[in-house]
Amino acid sequence: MKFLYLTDTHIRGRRPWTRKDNFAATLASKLQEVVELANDYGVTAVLHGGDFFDLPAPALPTVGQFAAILRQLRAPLYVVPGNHDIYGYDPASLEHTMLGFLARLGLLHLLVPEVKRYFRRRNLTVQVTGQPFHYAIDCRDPQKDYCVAKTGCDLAIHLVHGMLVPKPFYSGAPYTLIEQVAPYTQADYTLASHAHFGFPEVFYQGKWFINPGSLARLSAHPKDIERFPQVVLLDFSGPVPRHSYIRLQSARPGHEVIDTGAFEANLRRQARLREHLTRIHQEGPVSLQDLLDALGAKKKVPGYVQTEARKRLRKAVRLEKRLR
Ligand SMILES: [Mn+2]
Repeated sequence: MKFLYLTDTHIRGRRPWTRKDNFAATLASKLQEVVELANDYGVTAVLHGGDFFDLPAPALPTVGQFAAILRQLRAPLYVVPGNHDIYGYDPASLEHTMLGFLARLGLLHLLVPEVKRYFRRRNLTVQVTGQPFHYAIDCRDPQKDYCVAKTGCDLAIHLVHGMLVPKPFYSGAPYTLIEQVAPYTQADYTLASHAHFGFPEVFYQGKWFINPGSLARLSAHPKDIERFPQVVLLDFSGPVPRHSYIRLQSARPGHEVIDTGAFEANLRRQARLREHLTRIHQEGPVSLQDLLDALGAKKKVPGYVQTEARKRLRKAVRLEKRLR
């Protein structure tokens, strides 16, 4: 039994501002290669770590282009929804998204908490589960999202679309450390995503923690320019489980596809933004409610939209307080 793992494809039609190639064409050739690898290795299933699409509802011609490639897969495709696949960080929005639509068509299967998928070959049973991204991930008890129990299986694979990292992460964004999870999960393989640069694999008491990095390089960060997109082959056909990384042949060197000047431009933009925010805060504390009201008045937003926006803001503030 074999599985192929890939993640963060961020399928989109338009070229990101950090890229200088035809992004969709490059991505299409990468996915074509993934399909051929999966078919050549005769994998049992292809597993996708999420951010399948870059937007919850990408343009139909883009969806058609990539659906035609994925239809050539002989094995089923399982996808755990990422933050880019859903609306408002809410997995309940899946039925309104393109990923949900493709699942309804049967082109792929969604890995959601209610689903435990079992694969059986001869005397080996493998359990596959997935935890989609949601607004409280990496803020609430990490065991709820990252830890699974093995039930009636020999091996367990758990996919999570969250910020699982081997060491503290200084961007201000929430994250979960592997050490917070490793002693408590029973999964033999925790397949991580979301952190696009990936991380060197971690082995803890017989359990693997793996993130090969995103298939799409979007950031123009030097790390993205240096690294190569890769997939992971999990091979359970021998006496012991093994895995290997496969670098995609179709991926071009970072400096050929990424606009290297974009990183510096982005740093300058962030510095200007910080300066601007400091100036605002010097004038006294800003209430989000006041900001919303001022914006509503300035842009002449209809009253009912403003009322709804205030309602949602109050809800978000309540939720944030609860998570702290
Ligand atoms: Mn992503």
